[in-house]
Amino acid sequence: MEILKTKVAIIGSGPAGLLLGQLLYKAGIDHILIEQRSAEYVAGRIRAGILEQVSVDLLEEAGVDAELKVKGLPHNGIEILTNGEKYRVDLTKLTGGKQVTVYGQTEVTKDLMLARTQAGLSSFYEAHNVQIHDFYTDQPSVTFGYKDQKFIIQCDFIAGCDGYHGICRASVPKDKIKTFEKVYPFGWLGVLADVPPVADELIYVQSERGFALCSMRSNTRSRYYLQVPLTDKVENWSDEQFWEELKNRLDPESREKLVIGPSIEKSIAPLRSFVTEPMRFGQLFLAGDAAHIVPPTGAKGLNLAASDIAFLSKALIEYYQTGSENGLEHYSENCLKRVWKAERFSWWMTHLLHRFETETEFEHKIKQAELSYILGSEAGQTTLAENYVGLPLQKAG
Ligand code: FAS
Ligand code: PHB
Repeated sequence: MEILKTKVAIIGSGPAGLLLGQLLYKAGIDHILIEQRSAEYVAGRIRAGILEQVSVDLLEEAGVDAELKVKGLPHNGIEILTNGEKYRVDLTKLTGGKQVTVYGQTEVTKDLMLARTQAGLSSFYEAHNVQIHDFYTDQPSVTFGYKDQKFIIQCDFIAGCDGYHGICRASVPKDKIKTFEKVYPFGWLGVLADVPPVADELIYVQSERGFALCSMRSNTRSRYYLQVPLTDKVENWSDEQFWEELKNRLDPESREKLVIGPSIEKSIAPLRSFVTEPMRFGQLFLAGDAAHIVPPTGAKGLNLAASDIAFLSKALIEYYQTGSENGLEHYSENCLKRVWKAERFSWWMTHLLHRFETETEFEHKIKQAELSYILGSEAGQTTLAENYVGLPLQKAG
């Protein structure tokens, strides 16, 4: 067993782990990143598409925003289509100048992985049997296999950035952790295609046939989603059937403008709300999907991972530069304040825009009235806009 020593062991090479690694590197803090999948697999994952300003600022602070600056698409509004009517929510006007940026998580991951490689940082991809140990002591460690060798990393802290299915949260004793979960009775069938987007801005569709979303990755690459039953399978959907159903959920103008083409990626993602409390367990800190999951309706998943890392990176840098443990002690509290607000917004957008089979007629009418009020009033649109662009990072303590 080869012994490695470092300050921070980062488990997981998704946006959370990579961003933390880059920020620690910029601050001269030694760390090792361990990932179970291959670098190619991680770089090829298709997921989120919308960055809040908090995330854009963090990528700039990490020094990895060169591509984002060139290829990112600033968006000042979104459209909501309901009962055949399109309502534009002017995000920028309603939030005193804020915007979101369309830039795929795939690109964020590639930019961070390239920066990591260029800096010659220590990363183990395709690690196996990763385990974490003694994180309630001041000598935590991580053991794993890599190629035909076994390693142990002796470190000060472990950053659990290993996603919803990772081992870090699973390693916490049951009496030390509380989880909250809501599973939705439907999923999102997503298609990526090299066709121009149907509109300049995103269109969130509430229709009797179910939710749909018209998004994009660039002016030549589009991302579309359809609400489908949880029992549905991606093999049940040919490209033709996908485009046909999307058209059925769109308004006549968008239906006319829609450019269809062969899918380059097609998959079904389940929807859930999930939160872990707390997010710190001794010297183990959970961040991103390892600690919380949101339904993608509010475009918050990737952005919550980034805001966790904003708090965690600052806390670790403060500790190593000044010896203060203040940021580490307030980490959970700082993250969870923002996590729960994003959970609420993501639940609310999902509740408003999706069709629930179990909904009574009265509940459906109330939901229609709520959406009509929200879209018909400046106060209503403002609450949607300020949550969509991302609430400010508020530090406790
Ligand atoms: P990630 O899951 O991205 O990364 C965790 C990493 O840890 C993975 O690379 C995994 O291989 C690795 N890992 C797991 N177990 C390990 C172990 N034992 N040892 C070492 N490594 C291990 N968010 C949005 O905002 N909008 C969207 O449209 C959207 N769509 C999504 C679609 C899908 C199918 C999924 C799954 C998520 C989607 N999300 C979306 C949410 C997504 O973007 C996450 O919020 C984001 O990836 C979170 O990043 P991380 O916390 O880094 O977790
Ligand atoms: C996407 O482009 O993948 C996307 C955009 C907005 C969302 C969810 C997903 O709310």
